[in-house]
Amino acid sequence: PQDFKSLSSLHLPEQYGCGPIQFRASNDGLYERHLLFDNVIAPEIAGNRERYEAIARSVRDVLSQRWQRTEQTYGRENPKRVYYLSMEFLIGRSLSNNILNLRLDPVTRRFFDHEHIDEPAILAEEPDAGLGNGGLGRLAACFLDSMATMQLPAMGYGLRYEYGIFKQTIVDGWQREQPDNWLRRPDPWEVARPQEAVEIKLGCSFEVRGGNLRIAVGRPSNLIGIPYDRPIVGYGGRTINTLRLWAAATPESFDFQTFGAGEFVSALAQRLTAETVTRVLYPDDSTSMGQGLRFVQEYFLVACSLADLVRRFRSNNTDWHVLPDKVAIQLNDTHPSMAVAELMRILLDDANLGWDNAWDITRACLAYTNHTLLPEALEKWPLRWFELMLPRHLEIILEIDRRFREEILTRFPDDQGRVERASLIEHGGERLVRMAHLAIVGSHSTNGVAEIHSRLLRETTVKDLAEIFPRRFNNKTNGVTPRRWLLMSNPELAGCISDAIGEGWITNLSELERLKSLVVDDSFVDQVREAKRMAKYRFAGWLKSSAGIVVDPSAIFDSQVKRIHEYKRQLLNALRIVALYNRLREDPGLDMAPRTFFFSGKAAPAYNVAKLIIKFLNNLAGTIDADPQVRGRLKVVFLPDYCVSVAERLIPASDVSNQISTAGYEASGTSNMKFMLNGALTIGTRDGATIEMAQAAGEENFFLFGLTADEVTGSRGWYSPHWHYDNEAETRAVLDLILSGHFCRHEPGLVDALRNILLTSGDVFRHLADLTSYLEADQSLQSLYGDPRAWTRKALLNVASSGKFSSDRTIADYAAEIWDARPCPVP
Ligand code: 4GP
Repeated sequence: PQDFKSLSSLHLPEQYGCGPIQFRASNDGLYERHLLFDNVIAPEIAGNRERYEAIARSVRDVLSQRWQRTEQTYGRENPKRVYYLSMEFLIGRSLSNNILNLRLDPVTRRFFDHEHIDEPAILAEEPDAGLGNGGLGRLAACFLDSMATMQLPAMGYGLRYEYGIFKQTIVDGWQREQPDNWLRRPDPWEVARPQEAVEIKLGCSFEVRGGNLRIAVGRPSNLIGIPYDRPIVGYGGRTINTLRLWAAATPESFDFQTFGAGEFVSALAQRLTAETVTRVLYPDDSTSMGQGLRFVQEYFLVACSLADLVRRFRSNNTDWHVLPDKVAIQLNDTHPSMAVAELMRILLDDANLGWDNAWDITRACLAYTNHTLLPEALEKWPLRWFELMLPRHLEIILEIDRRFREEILTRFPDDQGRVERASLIEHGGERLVRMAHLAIVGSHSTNGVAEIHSRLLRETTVKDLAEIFPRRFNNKTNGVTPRRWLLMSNPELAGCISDAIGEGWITNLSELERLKSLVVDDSFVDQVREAKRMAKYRFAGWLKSSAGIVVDPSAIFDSQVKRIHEYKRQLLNALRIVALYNRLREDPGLDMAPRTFFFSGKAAPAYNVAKLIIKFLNNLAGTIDADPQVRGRLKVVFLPDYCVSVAERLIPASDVSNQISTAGYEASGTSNMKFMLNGALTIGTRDGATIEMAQAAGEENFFLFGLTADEVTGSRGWYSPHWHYDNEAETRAVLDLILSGHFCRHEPGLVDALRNILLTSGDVFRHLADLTSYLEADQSLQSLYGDPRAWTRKALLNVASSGKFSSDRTIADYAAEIWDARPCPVP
């Protein structure tokens, strides 16, 4: 206040000619002030980017007090806090989501109208925060939204990658990767807090050259973690939690001597080395590439986050033994599982507790979520890397292992086989640390992400450990936030629902049940249908203006959007399309509703088969487009650069959702839930959470097909794709057309590769086994589409049954059954 007084006595504001300035608590003119004072530009000539920044900053102004008060409340109330540690947060855009969650939309709508600002153009200025690969990272982002909405004292911890998931372009049908320099422009949401930086010790020095880690043994070094905070707005704006992302830097005390002595370049080079740690996100989904830099990234996340949360704990509590009453740490996959060793180190070396005490506290604080059964995703780090970089942690891990082996032998005497299988260390060849075992042994809870996945995890992947710790294993079926995935992205349907049953569903999705009684109300069913039609038009308009692609909104929009993976079987979808294409070519008079197939998704840059699949899908699209026989009846679109904001557009516009993984491989899936919530009908296999979705809606409202997980396992001894080729005429016709080179006229290598995947190597993912039943399911789907009301009734029943798949429900289960955490409302 003193400053304000002296300022105004100088009459500075008037003197500068910008009129009276409100320094304190006023919403008036935030926007103009940001344009003027942040960018020094007049509103009339500001471009969309400056406008976006000014609007985003204004929104941040509105939430800042509340944000700060949220943290004050937690500081005062000292509740048990939840920390969600994740290498990935696939956030997407924040502006419209924050506006909506703050319920500022009436204000901003008036503002956009008044200023004649093109709202979509402004929103498009915000780059997607693509700090994740796919399901695992997007789930983390949905969880943050739910925790804030449910007023849980929670915080996300992750890394501030300078480059997020790469941008995908398609050249000649092939994927090309471009760096995603998303922070090139200032990000209005993040707040750097250098005053809360932490220092991390490593047992060696390292350099990154050409993406590879080079270790200088015996020269301990330090890294600095600088926190960048992002607000997580709960719906209704009562709680504003924080996502804290760490950026790596060299210590502030870094070699000033050298610097002073004129060694400018080498001092700067050291700086580059440290900052490399958080430069780029590894673009692998459900795969662990075992790179040294990744190892350092994982440790960096763990060490910074634990140092930070322990400091916070200590500022409010003196007794280390209450740590589990104040702190719950959820490990999002094994990526942060070094937390087991790091927390032990803190409790043993810094807190000076004895082993048993430290061990009880560590396990009581930590919990682990597994996201995939794919063996290539199970992280195993060379023991030697621990030796070089984290020798103290290795000591601790070996001691955990020694005690664990003893424990197994007392419970299962003479079962040396079990000891070896369950041990934290894998012998034979280079010794490896099994990170999943570390996470399971060192925590009190291990959960899978759908019923079937949790069962298979227990019965197959980590069977021995599940038998040793039966009560530690549990299931938490995934969910998605209805704020972003319905209220924001599908205003047409959201409006229709709110008109019918009020707005309670936004924070209590099970209220959608009340829509069930409305399936008999034809006028309501027609409104829902109209909402879908409008969403399709909106999407078609965007597609045309942004990519020049023209699609017919009266066609069935049939989508499969997700990472490209053999197990997700985009190829099976392609086989189905070829079958339909064949049918039309054979019988041009065939009664078949016009259909547009959408594919979108990225392949990991080193995953050649996935890249080949993308190429084939693009060839398929090109050939079908060029064929006059099917023009206006079949169309295939591969949408480049799938990301959160593309999903927000495509999902509301889709009629059909393809969830067709080989059963037993998709842990849960979450796009399946988004489609269901947006009134698409699912054609899919009995895999992941799709099983539970069909249970909730009734199987008669789903188009399920294909082998079950047990059948897939059972088929390992005898399955032969050749049998299907020899005995199923339509399967044969599909393969013959593909292998004739019809879709790859000048690319014989592509044909060979497809033959190899589908026939020669034994069709590992059972494409041919499921093709016939897929086509049957597709036939029923097509017939239903002929009766628009019957179709919409099923869609409505699906929407009405999707309540369980809100991430609010998932988080309520985590809070009650794993974290023992309660809401801490901000007054
Ligand atoms: C994914 C799973 O593949 C997907 O089924 C699940 O819905 C999602 O996690 C969230 O639990 N796994 C990954 C990964 O993204 O990198 O392992």
